[in-house]
Amino acid sequence: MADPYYITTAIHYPNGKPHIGHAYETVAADVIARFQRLKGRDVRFQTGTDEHGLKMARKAEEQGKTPRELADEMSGYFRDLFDRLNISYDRFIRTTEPEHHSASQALWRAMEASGDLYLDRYEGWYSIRDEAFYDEKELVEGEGGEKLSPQGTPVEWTVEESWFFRLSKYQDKLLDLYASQPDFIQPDSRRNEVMRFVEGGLRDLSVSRTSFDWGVRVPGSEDHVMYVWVDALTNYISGLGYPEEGANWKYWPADLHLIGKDIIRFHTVYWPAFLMSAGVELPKQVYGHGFLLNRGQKESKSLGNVTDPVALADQFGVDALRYFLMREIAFGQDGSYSPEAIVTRANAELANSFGNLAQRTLSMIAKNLDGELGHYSPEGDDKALLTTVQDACREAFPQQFEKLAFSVGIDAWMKAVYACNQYVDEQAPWALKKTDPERMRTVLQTLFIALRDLAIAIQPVIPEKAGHLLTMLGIAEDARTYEDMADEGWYGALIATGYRVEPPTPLFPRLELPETAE
Ligand code: ME8
Repeated sequence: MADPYYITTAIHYPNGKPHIGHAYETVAADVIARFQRLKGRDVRFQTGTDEHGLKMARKAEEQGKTPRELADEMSGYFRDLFDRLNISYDRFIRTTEPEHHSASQALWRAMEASGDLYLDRYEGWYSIRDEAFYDEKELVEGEGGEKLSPQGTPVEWTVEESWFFRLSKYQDKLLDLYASQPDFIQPDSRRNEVMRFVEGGLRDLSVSRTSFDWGVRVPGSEDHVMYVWVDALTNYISGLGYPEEGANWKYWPADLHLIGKDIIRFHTVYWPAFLMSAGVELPKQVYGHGFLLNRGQKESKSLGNVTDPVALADQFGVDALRYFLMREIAFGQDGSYSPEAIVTRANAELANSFGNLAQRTLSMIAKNLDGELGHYSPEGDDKALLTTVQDACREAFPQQFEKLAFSVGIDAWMKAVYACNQYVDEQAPWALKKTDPERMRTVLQTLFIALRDLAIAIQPVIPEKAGHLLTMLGIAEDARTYEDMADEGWYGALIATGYRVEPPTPLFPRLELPETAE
């Protein structure tokens, strides 16, 4: 039985249409899911929408809808975007599903049974945009002297009866967790930030609300709904069937919760404390990625720079967009995008380098060799090229991807592509056609063999294009895993089937900047 691997994204607030940050996080998670599948893991990948809370209730009210109507409408846009981006999720969860409600109530009861919940009165600051409570000492002053959350969002003074979770009880246990499992919070900078916060002291957390009713009912306290983050975090286990330990429970504990840096505290302080209280195992890792900016700026309605990720996919192609996101930005840090940057990267690396290599190689085999590969007898230069390609595709690339250092892994892969193009230029197979046709055959065969490794390795990032190339190379769909790369007999087997290389269809058209781009 393959080893289970469970990866989740944050669940997104469907109070509006998805933005590029949502696309970025979910593409990254998809790349990881596909990478682990190619390594042979039994992967489960969950994403979805976080549909309760005051933010949703207020937005629906503004639009004259019920929160349910708003959630139904907007959640559809998220699912459509993820389908468009070729996101291979196994489960798209919506927190309004009845099973999610009962799972959240089961977790609540488990925390109650541990003596960790008590009724009291909440008085303090709340930010609806962040759906977060803040201490007075955390607040900052806005330009007009008004109080703002540390994220710069408005806060409201809130007084109401509330259930509290004994978070303070878990301070030492959490510090022990961070010390004994340094990988629990990644990257290290985020880990340090969380440790400082917890060392500063934890206050009990208000975990229910009575001033509105859009949420999961608190069991036994019908006028309370759960604080939205309590039910939101529960999605990671409700999506596996919690509290039943059914067929999907083998995926817990999660290998990776992939989230953005702004919600690291909820995932690395509240979530493990809830789980410890309820007696559920803790996830293995929480990774807080950086933010994606539009030409260095946060997207906002007031700046008028909000970009629809579906439009970017339509304009540049899904794989070019995916490639750009994983290649351009050092994962973990903030990064910037612009149409120019996408076009430059995609043209230089995908169209002119990788695409051109595939196009030249396959066209010459189709034309000059009449599509026939023939028996392979490499020489020194050919073996050296294959060693370079294999080292990149079988060692450097997967090692870096395992560490989520995507841009470093892709860089190693791209260097192998460059090495192939340099080899083509040096060997000049078009000139050999007249002078030494047998040598020409060996050169083209070498490139054909190299292309297989290059295409197999890069599948997580550009699944559609890599898959198309593998089909053109005659590689069966069940022979495309990382383990398959080590099969040295494949080339001979391909010849034995009488496989003929057809004239290729171009993989990556050169992109142009749209005229409307600033
Ligand atoms: O926070 N760049 O939902 P959300 C990169 N519902 N990532 C970004 C981003 C940007 N510009 N903007 C947002 C929520 N994100 C909660 C999560 S999980 C139990 C509940 C990331 O729709 C953000 O960091 O505001 C988060 O990981 C995800 O998008 C969803 O954000």
